[in-house]
Amino acid sequence: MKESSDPGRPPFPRSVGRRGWGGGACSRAGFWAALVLGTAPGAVAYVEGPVPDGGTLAGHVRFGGEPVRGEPIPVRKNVDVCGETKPSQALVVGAARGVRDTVVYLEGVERGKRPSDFDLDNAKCLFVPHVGAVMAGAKVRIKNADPVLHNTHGFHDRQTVFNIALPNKDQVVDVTQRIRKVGVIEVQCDAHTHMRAWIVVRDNPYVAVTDERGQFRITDIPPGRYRVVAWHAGWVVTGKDKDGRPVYDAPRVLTQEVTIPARGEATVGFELK
Ligand SMILES: [Cu+2]
Repeated sequence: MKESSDPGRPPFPRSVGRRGWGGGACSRAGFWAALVLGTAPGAVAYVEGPVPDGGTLAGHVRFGGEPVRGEPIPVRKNVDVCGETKPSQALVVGAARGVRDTVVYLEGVERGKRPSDFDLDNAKCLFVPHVGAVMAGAKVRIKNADPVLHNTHGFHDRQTVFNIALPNKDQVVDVTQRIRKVGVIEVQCDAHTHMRAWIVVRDNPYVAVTDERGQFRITDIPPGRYRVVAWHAGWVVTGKDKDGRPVYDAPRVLTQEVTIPARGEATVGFELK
């Protein structure tokens, strides 16, 4: 119940439709809040509340083949601030072949912990993080830490989700309301063709992104059997778009079934090739 003890925090979330406040178990629980995502057909409700017997999913993502780091990407604007090239982040393989920036998420979790906020920063002319994951409805902000204009442009299936000009250093724009659909948002900077990021949007908060060792950890999961999915953006360059940005092949998506024990830990491993 620790999350409910924060009196300064409003009921989550204010920005999406909400139901389930009236009557019965909802009233007794005190702060159970159900939310309905966006306007998608068959909208999914997720109910936020305590997970007293929650379990953990830990694991790793490794690269199975011979990893090839992509070519550095040329910077075409603000070279004085950004430098002349940026290293490719399309496939980053670290110690023990751990793959950074793989999103791991659980499907079909209908109730549980509070989602985390997500910030996408423009810092040193890169998106930070390069890959993020968030539940639709959680607070999402775009920031600019640089003294140059960045224009952060997110696409979902080629449709604009947000298009935010950030001319000033330390500017922050909240885009929570724009992120309603589950799926993958590809993020570009309209000012800098070398910049790219990915945000995986889910209908529950049980998401994680692997670290530089390819490891991840998801906590406070209601016990049960779930499908766990690992998603990694494509890294093989297949061409260039009209502005010269590299175009990559299709994302890799791997799935497994996992049983999360009450108050225990399950582990999974994925191999990318
Ligand atoms: Cu930029």
